[in-house]
Amino acid sequence: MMKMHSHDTARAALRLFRTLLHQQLHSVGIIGAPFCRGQQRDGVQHGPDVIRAAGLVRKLEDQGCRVKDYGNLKFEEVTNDQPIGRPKTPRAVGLANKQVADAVQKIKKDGHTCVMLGGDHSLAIGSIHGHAACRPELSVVWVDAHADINTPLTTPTGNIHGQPMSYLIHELHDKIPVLPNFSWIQPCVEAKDIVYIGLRDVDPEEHYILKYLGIKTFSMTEVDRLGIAQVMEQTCDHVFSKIKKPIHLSFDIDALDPSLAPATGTPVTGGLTYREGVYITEHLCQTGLLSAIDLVEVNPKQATRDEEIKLTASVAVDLLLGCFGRVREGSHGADYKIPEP
Ligand SMILES: [Mn+2]
Repeated sequence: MMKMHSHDTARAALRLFRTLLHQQLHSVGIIGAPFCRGQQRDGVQHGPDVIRAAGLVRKLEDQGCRVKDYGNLKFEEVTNDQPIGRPKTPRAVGLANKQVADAVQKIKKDGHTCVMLGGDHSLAIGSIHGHAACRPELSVVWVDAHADINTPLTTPTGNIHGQPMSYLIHELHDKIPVLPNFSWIQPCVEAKDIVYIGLRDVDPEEHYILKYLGIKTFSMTEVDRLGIAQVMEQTCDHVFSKIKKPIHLSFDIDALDPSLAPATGTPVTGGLTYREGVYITEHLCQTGLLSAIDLVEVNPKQATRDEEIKLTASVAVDLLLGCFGRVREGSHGADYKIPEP
């Protein structure tokens, strides 16, 4: 019996060694950010729990990831949060994003690839800021129907989830007025290190900013013209022009077509297909440089039926699985052998 045991242990160790040798072992740190004050629609604060309920942690573990779920952040209610000019609820947004930045920074220091579950897209301010504190050379791949690059002075709605990029880009720093609870935010990304994919609802002011800064964009027109494989090849050519940089993927679920992701606050028809969305994540995973990911704007209260919530959440999970090694051709353990009779 003793012999059997040590033999089994040795085999298990060998199997683990081979797994480590042949497969990239992903270490994932998840933080939930149940926050909705960057926009006006209630419900997006339930995004993290809805995505977890679709089996995110178990499915990541099933494909060989080590997962640490850091739980949900708790955000204080902010009273008397009057607009400052156009931006609405700036104090709550500034405060929540500081917490997100600190949490993401901790997860990066702990050695994980960070997954931030939103919440609305204003949370990218904190997520990218916290990531950049550890990896200042990062590049950003922003997958979204919208550019979210309005400044506090150009925003037509005042919703800060339409503005996060403007606070983060060096070249826009002198266009950003002082807002309460925003003083900790320093620009941390250069325009040349940003790529947009999936755009199809861009305000005129945003369009000007994108052109003025020369930011690389693949609108749905380019996705149609080039195909998603070429889009991803050009995306990586652009962000890795000189050195290999860690990638921050900020994925707004509304980049996908509303038929796939109906449970979201600002759906826009004509979006990415399931296959295009998953291809983006597979391609970025294969670079080995994905360092932090946002999955935002899943809003169960925007669904009209329960099935719409389930569909949106399961698509969100599939995108995250793609970020961590799931490939559609399937896979097998390095020591698998066909059983012999
Ligand atoms: Mn967005």
